[in-house]
Amino acid sequence: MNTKLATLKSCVIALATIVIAFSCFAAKQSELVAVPFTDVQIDSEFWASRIKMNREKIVPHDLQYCEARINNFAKAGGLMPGKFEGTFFDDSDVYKVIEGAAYSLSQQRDPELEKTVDGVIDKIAAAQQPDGYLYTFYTVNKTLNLRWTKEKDMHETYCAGHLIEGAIAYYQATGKRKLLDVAIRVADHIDTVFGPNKKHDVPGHEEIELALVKLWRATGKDKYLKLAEFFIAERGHDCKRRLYGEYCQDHVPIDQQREIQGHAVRAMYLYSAVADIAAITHNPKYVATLDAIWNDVTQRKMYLTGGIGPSAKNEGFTVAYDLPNESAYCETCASIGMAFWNQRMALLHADAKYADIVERVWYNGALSGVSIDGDKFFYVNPLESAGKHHRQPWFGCACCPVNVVRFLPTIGGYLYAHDDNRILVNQYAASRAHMNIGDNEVSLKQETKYPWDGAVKMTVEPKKSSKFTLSLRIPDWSSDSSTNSLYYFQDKAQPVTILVNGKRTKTKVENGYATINRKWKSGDIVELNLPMPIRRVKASDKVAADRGRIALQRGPIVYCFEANDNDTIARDLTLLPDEKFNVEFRPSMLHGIMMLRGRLRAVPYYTWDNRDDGEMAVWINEKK
Ligand code: FUB
Ligand code: ZN
Repeated sequence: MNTKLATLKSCVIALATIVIAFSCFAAKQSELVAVPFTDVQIDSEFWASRIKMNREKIVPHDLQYCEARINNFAKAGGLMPGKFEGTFFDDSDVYKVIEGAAYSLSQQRDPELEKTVDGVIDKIAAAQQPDGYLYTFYTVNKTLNLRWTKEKDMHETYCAGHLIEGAIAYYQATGKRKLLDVAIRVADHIDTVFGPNKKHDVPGHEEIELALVKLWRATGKDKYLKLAEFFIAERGHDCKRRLYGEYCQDHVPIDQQREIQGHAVRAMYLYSAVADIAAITHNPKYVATLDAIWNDVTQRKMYLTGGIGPSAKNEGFTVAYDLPNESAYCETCASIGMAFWNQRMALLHADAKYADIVERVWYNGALSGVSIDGDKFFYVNPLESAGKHHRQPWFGCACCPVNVVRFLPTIGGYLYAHDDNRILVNQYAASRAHMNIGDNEVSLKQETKYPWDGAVKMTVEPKKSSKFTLSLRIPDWSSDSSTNSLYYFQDKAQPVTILVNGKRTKTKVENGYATINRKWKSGDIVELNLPMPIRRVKASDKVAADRGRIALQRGPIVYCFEANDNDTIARDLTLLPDEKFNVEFRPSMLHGIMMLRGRLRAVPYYTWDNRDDGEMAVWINEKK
């Protein structure tokens, strides 16, 4: 086929994809919605202390380290002289801190913090060009002639996406629209540049797609959803442009993608947006892609900690089962992205296996990204170390600290989802939540010492007695019927029990949820008991790095062995077949942990590198 004909064919296919998607768009929206974190009060000591730490330490810490980045806006707006400082996509860090600060403010107003953020917003607004364009790297460097010419590398849309997310969050938290208006002008400007009859290009680093869906939800304006859909449908079509390749998930069209490839954070942000669009349009081709990609990641390319992207070379994926431990890249942002994506998949499919992944990421691969004091961050999260990996207060490329700051305060939003006749309990954490089920108002109170103890008591309080289903996720670690073929337990699970108002109740487990359908009245109590024995984890034999090795997990927490607690080099430790451990809660150790003590000692993986330097290993030798 000659080049012109091939290009024309590609354009027609890309356009057809958008038309298919939008003919479904009118059908109906996703019915299952998450209860927003603003309607969930976290009582869990484990999470409440971290949300407080985020508000009191990480937000000011990140803001302080963003000073030069904030100055770039002032310079672009003519408010101060000087050269551009830092990296070309540094604007995004400022937007992400604003987003994190906004989520904190929506839980607890703080006039001082608001004043600081308002000052930053004034500088951002000053940097905006008359036509809406906003990207300080080109403005300060006086190279605005280059705008929109190097989308593969230059992160203009990436920064715009983070601006949009930050602006919506700040507006929702404070009611102040200045940043939202800036973001809308940026989005409107981008909409004049890209589209079916305009410039055909895709973001080199996905992010704006999911942000545009949020903007659509916030404003009700379809053009933002259409632009998001355009960017997604355009990917992989060499229509009037050269493809950017696998690194950017731009090698084949989305509906033909079946394997996860390339840069891990890019992939997570992209598939989050695809899941958003699929939930809105019910486009079966997108759902098929998402399902295939999800299987590929979780069954072949994910670490036990939920970390993804083994390679530093592309900050991303290699081949199936290539999961080296010491050189594992596992960027903190990629783990957080995994939570973003799996949360959306959970809403799309109402299947507990996605919330299982969210949980795995929360307590392991994402939480390890921040020190227990909230003052240092990991960029890479290996599962084994000779003692040279350490968290740092900041990075030249600081995407991870500013992803942590916007992730921690939203934990409450992952707990519950509902539609008109059911409530899904996706995560366990002491909390109180409010939601509308049909025309009824329902409050739920969850009491538990999770993640250290699997006893969960839920008090159901509907305003008026009514019939609906309460679906409780039965976590993958508490059963033997896990859908994950990459990791399995050597031992047998202990039985999970459920009592309703004190009576043992047999429930059906559907899609990983134990479902209780009844007429609920205020004060009904459900007690779920998820036994938490220490479990011995094996990886599929196809994972060469873990062959002959074993790891320990208790509840959702993956453990590791640190030199601080053991005499031998961590990876050389050997676990005996009948190795015995005592489980001890140590309130003053590492801010309160359940320690595993025996001949060997293990601590939660997320706490490693918070004491003296030394080796660490998750997978140790298995003595047969
Ligand atoms: O390129 C922006 C961010 O910087 C990526 O998401 C991270 O992987 C880091 O490369
Ligand atoms: Zn990062």
